[in-house]
Amino acid sequence: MSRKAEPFRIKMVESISMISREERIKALQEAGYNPFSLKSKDVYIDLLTDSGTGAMSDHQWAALMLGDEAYAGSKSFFKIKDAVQDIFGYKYVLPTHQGRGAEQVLFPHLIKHKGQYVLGNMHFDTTMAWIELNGAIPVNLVIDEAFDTETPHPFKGNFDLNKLESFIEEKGPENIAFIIITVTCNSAGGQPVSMENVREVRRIADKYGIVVNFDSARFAENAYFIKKREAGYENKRIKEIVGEMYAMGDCFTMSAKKDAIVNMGGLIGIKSDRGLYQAASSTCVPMEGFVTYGGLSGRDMEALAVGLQEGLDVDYLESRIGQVEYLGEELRKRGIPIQWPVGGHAVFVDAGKFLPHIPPEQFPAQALTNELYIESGVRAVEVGSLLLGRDPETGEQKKAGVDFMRLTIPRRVYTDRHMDVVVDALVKIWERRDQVKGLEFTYEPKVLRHFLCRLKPID
Ligand code: PLI
Repeated sequence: MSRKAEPFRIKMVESISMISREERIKALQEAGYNPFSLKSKDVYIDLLTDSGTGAMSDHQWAALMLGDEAYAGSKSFFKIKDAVQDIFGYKYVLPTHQGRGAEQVLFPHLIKHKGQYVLGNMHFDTTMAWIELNGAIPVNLVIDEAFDTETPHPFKGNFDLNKLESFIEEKGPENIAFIIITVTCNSAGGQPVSMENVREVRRIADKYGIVVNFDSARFAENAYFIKKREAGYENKRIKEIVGEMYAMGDCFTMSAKKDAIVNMGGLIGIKSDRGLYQAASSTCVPMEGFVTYGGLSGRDMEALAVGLQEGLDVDYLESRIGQVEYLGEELRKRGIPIQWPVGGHAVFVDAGKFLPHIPPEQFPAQALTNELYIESGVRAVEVGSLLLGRDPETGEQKKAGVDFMRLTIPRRVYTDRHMDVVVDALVKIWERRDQVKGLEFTYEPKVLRHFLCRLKPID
């Protein structure tokens, strides 16, 4: 595959180094076999997340100096507002400290009563938590192909439209709080949603009078996939594609720590519903801060306003997604089972296939993540049974469609040589995979357990 070189050069560097294998074994033991509890100084290449880990550009760093720290009416806020209107065409904007802040402020106003359903292609974990904390029930309705890692499909993040409509018919539209389209669909492998699918979801939502919210962390990467894979979009600009997508939504929540390439920040966008904006504003003030800063400093807002536009640059997106594809292809060449085609922000390794001797309740993807750290100092993250947790009613372990280990690539941070280190390490583990052991809890928190739990290998 021939790829263009990165459309940037490096102006500042941060040293990283690898501690010894014995030190890594000890560090992991002390972390309770949970990489979230590792100290970052003990990590060589950090592929835990692409959230807030990107490298800001010189334009973003320069913009920091312009931050207007006024408590109310900051000039920096109006730059965000202009950028949101320009890109998404939405009238109302509330900044928040990050994506989950946006969810916490907006969701209570979309959920009308306890027991309502929130329908998504596949909800992210904090999104699921905020739905549940507001008394509603999250439901995932992604197409079955999302769980079949070997069969190619250009848009594995799509809604199963039959399932969506049948669910609404069965439960009654009055019991549906709203629909969330997560772009790209993180939990299914950073997989995109097609424009056609968005259009159909909108049609169904209109038929039953249901609000559509975009979970927008990776909105630009989704638009890039539409440009590359959907007929009729090859000659459109990324911004035009984003505009067309968002014309079909009513509101959005966004973690700006991904495609807007800032280290902290989030947004709520509301297309035109003044009542919803006023209600959300009243919640924003006590929870996140006044409506023109919402938990962000003026300088954060400056960097965010620049990052929203920079994230749309097609050369940058080609290089960024090209690097994810490079890692995926190198792994596939060596027989490592991954979600195929790769998504926008990460390569998802199918740990159930990699370690078939470890059952889901012993967390194969967590076991593989730990092994990767010991082998190479690379930190990945589990997206599978451990993350999914238990049914709140029955206490039973929920079934993950696939137990994934996510190799998440920060934006503009690592080179392809770093990717090669990951490939070499996984190949070594692949050769001795039958020796990797499953895990059991020594401490299991009730909510979002994967962040803080402690585990030990089963002998
Ligand atoms: O981490 P936040 O609070 O800025 O955003 C929450 C969030 C919402 N939706 C989606 C699709 C996400 O991916 C997301 C956060 N993702 C993280 C932290 C990740 O590692 O993927």
